[in-house]
Amino acid sequence: MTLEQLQATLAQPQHIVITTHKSPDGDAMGSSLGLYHFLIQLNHSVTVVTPNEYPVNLHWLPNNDKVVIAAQQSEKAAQLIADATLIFTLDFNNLSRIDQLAKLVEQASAPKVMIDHHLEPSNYAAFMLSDTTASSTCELVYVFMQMMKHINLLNKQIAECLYTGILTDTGCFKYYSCTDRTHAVVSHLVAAGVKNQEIHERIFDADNINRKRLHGYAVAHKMYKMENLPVIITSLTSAELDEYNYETGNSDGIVNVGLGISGVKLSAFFVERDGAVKISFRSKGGFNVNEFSRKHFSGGGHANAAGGGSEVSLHETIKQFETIIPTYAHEFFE
Ligand SMILES: [Mn+2]
Repeated sequence: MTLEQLQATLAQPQHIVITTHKSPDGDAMGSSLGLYHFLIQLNHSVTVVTPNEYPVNLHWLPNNDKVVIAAQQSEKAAQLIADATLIFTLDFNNLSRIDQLAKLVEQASAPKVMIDHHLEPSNYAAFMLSDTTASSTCELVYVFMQMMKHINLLNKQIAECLYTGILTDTGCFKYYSCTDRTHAVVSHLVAAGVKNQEIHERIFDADNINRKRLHGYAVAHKMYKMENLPVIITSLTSAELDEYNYETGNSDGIVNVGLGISGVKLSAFFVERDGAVKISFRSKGGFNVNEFSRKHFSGGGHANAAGGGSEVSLHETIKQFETIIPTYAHEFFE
């Protein structure tokens, strides 16, 4: 599908489904709802479908109440995907990232449009806006509106959504991925009515006390530095999550605490959840956690932030990591 063909398609009313990766984050929900607010202005019928629930600090996003969560409304989600005439897939690039929706999206007759910034996109989309240098998918939704020659439709609702994803995916404008283009986009979003301090507070000052206590426990009792390596390991068992009344999102950000320690180049967080081990990696400098996780922990993501998983126990997974990581020692001391 060429750009012209996509423009022509969007010139006619369509039944559109926008979907995003499982356990959606600020960029996933911001880009999906931002695109939603754009497309409804072009007279399409649009529904955002997520595989599962997402953190409550994103529930203020405009029209959040219209999102269909497949884990709660599986039949409705399946029907929407089957009936769609166009499917947007946002903030992921491999259908395995949408879990139970993957089969439905794969089998759907509608052409797929990918808007994403992760490395190594797979090849399922008829039209791809894939830019691995972009700060966020939200930044690319802005670019997409420009490509469709409709940036004039940017309104306060779109701006709030896109600002949210840029904010969260750049670590509050900190990472190198936050470029001059990102700041130019943000300038336009603020001009369109974004109240920056308000959004910062809604996103970051929204902790519940269980989350604070879980973070405190993890840092005080479960975080350690590997001997002679600038590597921090933190882990939590499912029993520990239960003890702190775990809710989705409550362990997010623990991995960043490790990276905040002077001299640390790699922080790894292991958590036992839903009968499997989920891993988060964050690095500083040249150590590429996307490649590392792809090779050893069937994951991936970005050069300095990636996820992974493991089928063996939490204890075994950490042992594996501790065995593998010294073979990379030279990369930390360049
Ligand atoms: Mn993203």
